[in-house]
Amino acid sequence: MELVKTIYSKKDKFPVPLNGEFVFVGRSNVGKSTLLNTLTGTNIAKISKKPGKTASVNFYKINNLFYFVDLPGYGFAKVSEKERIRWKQIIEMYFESRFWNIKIVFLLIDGRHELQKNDEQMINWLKDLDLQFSIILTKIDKLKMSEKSKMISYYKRLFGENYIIIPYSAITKEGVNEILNLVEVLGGAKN
Ligand SMILES: Nc1nc2c(ncn2[C@@H]2O[C@H](COP(=O)(O)OP(=O)(O)O)[C@@H](O)[C@H]2O)c(=O)[nH]1
Ligand SMILES: [Mg+2]
Repeated sequence: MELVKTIYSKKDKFPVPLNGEFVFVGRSNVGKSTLLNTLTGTNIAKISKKPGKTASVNFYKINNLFYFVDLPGYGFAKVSEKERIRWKQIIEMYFESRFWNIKIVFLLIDGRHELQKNDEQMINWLKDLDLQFSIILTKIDKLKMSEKSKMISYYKRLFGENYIIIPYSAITKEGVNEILNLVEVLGGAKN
C-alpha cells in the first residue's frame, strides 16, 4: 500500500481513478487507521492518540489496481465549528467528485456502543447518495461473548438483512478475511 495523494481542499487534484475505490469512514478513534494497516499488512496509516487533527482525504493505492480511501474521522468533541464545517465540505467534495468510482463504503462503528447521532447522519448521507455500504463493528475483542452477541443482534435488528455487518478486531483478526473477501468480490484483488 502506498499513500499517493492527500486532499486538503478544492485546490488539490484527485488522483487518476484506477479500478474503483473502497472508502473507510467513521468516528475518530474508532480504529480506522489500524484497520487500513491490518488489511494491507503495513504501518502506513498513522495511529494517533490525538484525534481531531486537520481533516484530509487520503488515497492509498493498492496493487496499482484500486484505492483505499481514508476519510477524516468525525465526532471528536474538541474541534472548532470552523473545522467541523471544513470536515463536512471536504467529505462532500470527495463524494461529489468520486461517487461513480466508489465500490463500497465501509462504515466503522465501535462495537461496544449503540449507534451515535453522527453515525446516523453519515448513514443517511450514504443512503441519499445511493452508495453501497457495509458496517464494520470494531474493537469486538473488548466485549465478552454475551455482550458481543447482544451488540451484533442490536445492529442486525437496526439495519435489517440488507446490509452486511462484520464484527471485527485488530487484535484477534476476526472479520479481516471477510472484509478482504468483500473487497475481492467487488473487484479489488487480495494483497
Ligand atoms: N482492542 C482494540 N483496540 C483497537 C482496535 N482497533 C484500534 N484499536 C485502538 O484504538 C485506538 C484508535 O485507533 P486508530 O486506528 O488510530 O483510530 P482512528 O482514529 O479511527 O484512525 C488505538 O489505540 C488503537 O490501538 C481493535 O480492534 N481492538
Ligand atoms: Mg486515523
